[in-house]
Order: sequence, then C-alpha cells, then structure tokens
Amino acid sequence: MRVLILGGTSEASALASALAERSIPALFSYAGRVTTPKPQPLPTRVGGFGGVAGLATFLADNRITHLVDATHPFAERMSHHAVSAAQRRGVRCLALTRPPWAPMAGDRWQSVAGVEAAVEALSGPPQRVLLAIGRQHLAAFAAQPQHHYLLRLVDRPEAPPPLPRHSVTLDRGPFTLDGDLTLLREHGVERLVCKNAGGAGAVAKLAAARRLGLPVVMIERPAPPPRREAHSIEEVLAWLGHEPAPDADLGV
Ligand code: 3Y8
Ligand code: NAP
Repeated sequence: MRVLILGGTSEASALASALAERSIPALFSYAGRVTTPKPQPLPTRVGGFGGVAGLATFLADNRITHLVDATHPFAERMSHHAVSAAQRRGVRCLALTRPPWAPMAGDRWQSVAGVEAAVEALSGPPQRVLLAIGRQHLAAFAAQPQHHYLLRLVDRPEAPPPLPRHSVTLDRGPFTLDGDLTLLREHGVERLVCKNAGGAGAVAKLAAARRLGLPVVMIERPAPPPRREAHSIEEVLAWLGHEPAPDADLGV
C-alpha cells in the first residue's frame, strides 16, 4: 500500500499525522500556493502535477495504490483531476471533506453562488468589508471600489491588489473567536465576505460576526465531482484497512 494525500487543509494535516503514527507508507502533496506551507510528518512534494495526465503519471511512477483528496472544497480543479487520474490508473480514490457550514440563530447570511455574485451583492454605499477569501479572487472586487476592504492573506501580495481603499492583515489559520472578534472590532468591520469552507479552521469569523450582529456574504461551494467521500479520519483508516487504535483521539 502507498497513499498519496492531496493536502492543504486541517483535515489533510490530521490524516498525515494518523498515517505517520501507523507507519503507513504515504506521500503528501501541496500545490505551492504559499511561501512556507506547514511542515508535514510525511515525505512532501510541492507544485502542480501537470493536469490529469501529469497526476496519472505521478501515480504510476510512485506506485500509489490509494489516493486521498483532502483538498479544500473550493479546490475544484484538483478534485476533478483526482477522480479522473485515479480512474485512468485504476487507483482507489476517496475524498476527505467536511460538511458546509449552516446558518444558526442570529446569523445574517446572504448566500451567493460564486465570487461574481458576491461582488454584485456588495452594490451600495461604502462600507468596511472583511474579505476573508484569500488572494486568488481579490481583483473581482475592483468592480465595487467604494468600500474599504480589509484583506486577510497568508502572504503579503507581490503587487498591491487593484482595490483603491484596502488594508492587509497577514495571518494563517486556524483562527480563534477572540482573535476574530478583536480583528472585526479594531477595523470597524461592517460586513464579511467568505467561502463556505466548512471545518473548524475558519469558522471563528462566523461566530464573531454573529456575536457582533454583522451581515455575511457567504459564497457557497461548487459541486464536487461524483466520488466516494469520507468525513472523518476513522473512515479513511477503515477504507485503508487500518482500524484506528482504540485510544486514538482522531477528532479533526
Ligand atoms: C497552501 C497550507 C492546516 C491547514 C490550515 C482549513 C483551514 C487554515 C482557513 C479566513 C479564511 C482561505 C485560504 C484558509 C484556511 C486552513 C488551512 C485554511 C482560508 C493553507 C495552506 C495553503 C493555503 C492556500 C490558501 C489559498 C486561499 C486559502 C487562505 C498550509 C494555509 C481564504 C480559504 O495566497 C494564496 O494564494 C492563498 C491561497 C488557496 C484561498 C485563495 O483563493 O486565496 N488557502 N492555505 C496549500 C497548497 O499550496 O497546496 O501552510 O497549511 C492551509 C489552510 N488554509 O493544516 O492547518 O482547513 O480550511 N485558506 C477559505 O476558506 O476561504 C482563510 O481568512 O478566514
Ligand atoms: P485548484 O484551483 O482546484 O487547482 C488548480 C491546480 O493547482 C490543480 O489543477 C493542480 O495543478 C494544482 N493543485 C491544487 N492542489 C494541489 C495539491 N494539493 N497538490 C498538487 N497540486 C495541486 O486548487 P486551489 O483552490 O488553488 O487550491 C490549492 C491548494 O490550496 C490546495 O492544496 C487546497 O487544498 C488549498 N486550499 C485551497 C483553498 C481555496 O479556497 N481554494 C482554501 C484552503 C486551502 P496541476 O493541474 O498542474 O496538477
């Protein structure tokens, strides 16, 4: 057995630790989106594979028997490529993912279908808006230049984003309620824009928004390809034929 984990999420990190603790032969993969990705307890490769064909070749060359797609729910292309490459090579494939967040009492969510719809939702008078969607889609918000944007990024952007009024806060999650309450209060944030990532790593901003009564533009996730899914480390270990140790704390 040799496992390839497509990473970049808290769940991927938890799975990497679980496999390393059991000495299950595995590799970890990052796209190379940030300068210093979190170290993993597994041999790690960084960078794209070169499309479906490149991933299929990688699977064959590295004698991968099981592919776990533990990428983020918005890593749409990678998830489609994983299913296609695994089918092409006859490699077993499983997605480790987390359910989307659902609104709770007190939430003021406006659900939108994608980044363009989120931009459209910001029509109106100037506000102070937290854009907690990373770096890859910032330029789209230039269509609503009237707002002051607070950008939360992992790395400082090489060039300033095309937003006339903005400030940057550098931070990588997982985030905390106290930290996000402080951030929203100190910057006088009036509205949030975020992706429905699910999981625990980025949920703090939603609890903070609820506490402060702030509206949230929630970008709903794209539909994943037809695939087998797991929502816990235990399910992945069972799929691999390795039952979890009885005393293991495998919460993610
Ligand atoms: C490179 C690898 C771990 C994994 C930690 C999770 C939690 C913290 C919350 C906010 C939202 C955002 C962003 C976010 C979170 C976790 C998880 C998660 C959101 C790292 C990481 C990589 C990336 C890539 C990066 C994207 C960006 C998205 C920032 C590591 C830290 C906004 C997604 O500068 C860039 O180009 C950044 C790109 C893709 C989305 C975007 O479009 O910009 N993640 N994030 C991975 C690779 O190279 O393969 O260093 O850990 C991982 C994590 N980011 O083990 O603790 O599980 O989701 N990541 C979103 O949810 O909207 C921040 O600010 O509130
Ligand atoms: P994406 O748009 O779905 O993928 C674009 C291309 O990036 C893929 O076709 C592949 O290149 C490469 N790639 C993506 N993930 C990879 C991985 N784990 N290992 C090797 N190559 C990878 O992906 P994305 O949304 O940019 O996400 C990139 C990374 O950031 C992933 O690890 C993801 O889990 C993490 N992340 C993303 C988000 C988000 O909001 N999108 C949030 C948190 C973490 P080739 O075609 O060349 O193979």
